[in-house]
Amino acid sequence: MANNERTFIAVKPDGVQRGLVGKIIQRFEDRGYKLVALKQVTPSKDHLEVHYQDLKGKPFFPSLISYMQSGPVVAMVWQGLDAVKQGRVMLGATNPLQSAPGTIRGDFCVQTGRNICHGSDSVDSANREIAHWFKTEEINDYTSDQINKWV
Ligand code: 3AN
Repeated sequence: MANNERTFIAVKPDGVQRGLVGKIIQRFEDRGYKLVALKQVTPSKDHLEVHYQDLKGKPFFPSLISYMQSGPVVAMVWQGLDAVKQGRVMLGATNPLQSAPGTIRGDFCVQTGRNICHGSDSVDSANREIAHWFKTEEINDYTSDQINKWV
């Protein structure tokens, strides 16, 4: 478990349209994770089909792709100790009805097909997803020493 483990977290179109981006970011900042990349994009069908390649045979795959294309997505990379696993814990279960209160899905949504956020499910997936959504130069690590310069 690395101190600088990275995970890919995305706010899906419903989360963006419901104005939940700030709240989701706040939870990761409050927990102590570091935001090292952030952008808003409307992903292409091809891009999403690669992102969700493991779900290609599922009956909900076409509706998943059109849901994810229904508006901009806020894509992020968060860094810190055990970021992949803890990111999943913070998001809650895939089905929001099974997500514990206190998790993002458990607090803000009720439908699997409208579950407002995505988080990588393993370090390997995180590395693949980060490389798929971000160019190397779009990821900016930094140390907090600089805080003293600004406040
Ligand atoms: P998670 O997003 O929690 O990693 P996955 O990877 O199994 O879950 O599924 C990816 C996305 O596919 C989910 N976030 C959800 O939007 C959608 N999805 C998963 N299972 C279903 C389902 N049974 N019916 C409709 N959509 C689903």
